[in-house]
Amino acid sequence: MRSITMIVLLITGLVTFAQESKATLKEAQAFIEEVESTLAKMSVESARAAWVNANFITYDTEMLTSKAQERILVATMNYAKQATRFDGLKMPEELARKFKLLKLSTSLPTPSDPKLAEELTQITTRMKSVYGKGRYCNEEGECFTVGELSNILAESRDPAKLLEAWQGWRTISPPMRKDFERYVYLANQGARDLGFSDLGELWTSGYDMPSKDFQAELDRLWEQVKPLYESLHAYVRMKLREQYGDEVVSEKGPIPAHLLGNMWSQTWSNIYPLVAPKEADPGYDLTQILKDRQTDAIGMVKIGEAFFTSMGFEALPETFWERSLFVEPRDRDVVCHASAWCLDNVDDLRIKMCIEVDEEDFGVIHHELGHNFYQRAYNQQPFLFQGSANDGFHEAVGDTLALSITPKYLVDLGYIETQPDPSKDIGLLLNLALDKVAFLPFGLIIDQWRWKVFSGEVTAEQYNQAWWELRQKYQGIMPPVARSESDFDPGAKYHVPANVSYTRYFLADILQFQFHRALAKDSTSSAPLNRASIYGNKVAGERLNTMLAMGLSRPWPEALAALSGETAMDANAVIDYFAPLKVWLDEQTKGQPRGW
Ligand code: X8Z
Ligand code: ZN
Repeated sequence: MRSITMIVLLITGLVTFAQESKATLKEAQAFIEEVESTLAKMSVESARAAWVNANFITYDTEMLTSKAQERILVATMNYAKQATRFDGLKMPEELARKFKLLKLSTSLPTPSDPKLAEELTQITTRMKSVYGKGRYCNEEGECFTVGELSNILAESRDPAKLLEAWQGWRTISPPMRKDFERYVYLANQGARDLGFSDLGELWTSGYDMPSKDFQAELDRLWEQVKPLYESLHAYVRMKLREQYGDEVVSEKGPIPAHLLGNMWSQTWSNIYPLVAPKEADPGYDLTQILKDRQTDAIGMVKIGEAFFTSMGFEALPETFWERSLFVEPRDRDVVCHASAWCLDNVDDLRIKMCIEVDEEDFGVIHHELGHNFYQRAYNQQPFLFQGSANDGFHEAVGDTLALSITPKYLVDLGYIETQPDPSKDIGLLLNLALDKVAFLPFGLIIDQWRWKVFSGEVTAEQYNQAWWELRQKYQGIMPPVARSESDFDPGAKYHVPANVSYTRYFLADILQFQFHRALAKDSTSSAPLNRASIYGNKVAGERLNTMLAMGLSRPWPEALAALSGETAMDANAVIDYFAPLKVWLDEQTKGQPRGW
């Protein structure tokens, strides 16, 4: 009996093997068609669940969204594994690209054991909710949201108050630590099932080049901009010493992280008034203008939309205005961290944002709308090509337009009467550099830290220490009070609990200057880059749209070439833009220490 069973099994095995080995091109095409149609449907379901959860954080919406997430993630994993059946089959380039992208299409690979897959999606949903519901409550029992604490960081000049807000927000994350550790273990297991060494390798494989080459590419880009960052750092440290004294800011050391105007010290323009060049102030303050004109949240979004339509893009659909969240609700918990959505893969576009009337959120609105216009531009692509050329491109579009919020544009809008004279450009450049140049090392370190965590180089006992080592090494900042492993400071930054990779923002910080240089050059060719604007420029709009509509269908260098004629990322675009500022910063800090 036993030997008959063996023979039957053997024959069945041979037949299956023969079928598999004969996988045909036709089957491969049919397989991908099924993958695309199934995943497209599931993505709509999971996006709707996630939208409701992010807008109404409750136990039940958490459970519903985890389930929907689990369904699509498990289906994606199964398809990615089944796809190996077609390994080695010769197929047209477009089809081969779809197979490659299928394997890369999830940033949260689930383990094959269904129980563990369920556990992973519940953990990630919970971490995001903990972040969304996070409040710091002081001794008097008053509680503050991240938005309120961020306002203190932006506006207060009292080191004690700044410290309390900085430290206060970091009380929300230690409870996530255990969940985070388990998430690392489970998601790594999923990544290994797909043939990657860990989740970090999966994330870094999505750039049309081997993971190691991509990491070397990041080092190259960072080396290009590092001298500019160091010049800005030296100048800001010098000015902060004037403001706060030796006791608080040392001459040669890292800058304490609570003094830079932002909860994570990632953008510094909120301290512009402390570092502004007296002789070169542009003479207007966009926050003040918006407030004086009583522009509200929706009014700000309308101005953002009008920038896109001025370039020839179609207006946003009516449903965008009906279904978006623009203002923080008073009566429920929402994820306030800004995001842009396309719920039906066609044109159910929305943003979700707790808008404040200020210059910073005016920029963020353009950023979010960039996502929405990209999503709509590639909606004709097959499902697996519905994405940006690489994730940095998605983050760069809205910011590119925002670089054209020049004095001339503000005159056109009727916000200011006349443009400040070119001698004031140092003030404008410095204000922008405090955001864009200061951001560069921050944009790198979040994933430098996570890649070490995913690979096991940094263990759970070293999470916080390794985090601050990177903060100091790249950003030249330090914690204002001693930290320990009972803290979990990475968890106080949205993208860590939310499992959103972060290198995309570093790339975007560079790409947006490349896009700007390429698009603005034609129109106002004689103007310096910081005065050139693509507002109302339909030729630039056409070129931009060509790139956006390609989605993920071609390797990113081709998309970049469609817009700029260039095929490599080039941080010289940043260096060129800020060249006059670099000269000025180095003059100001002559004889002062550099580095930390
Ligand atoms: O997270 C965002 C956007 C949503 S994709 C608001 N950004 C990064 C951040 O806030 O940390 C935009 C720039 C950096
Ligand atoms: Zn974004």
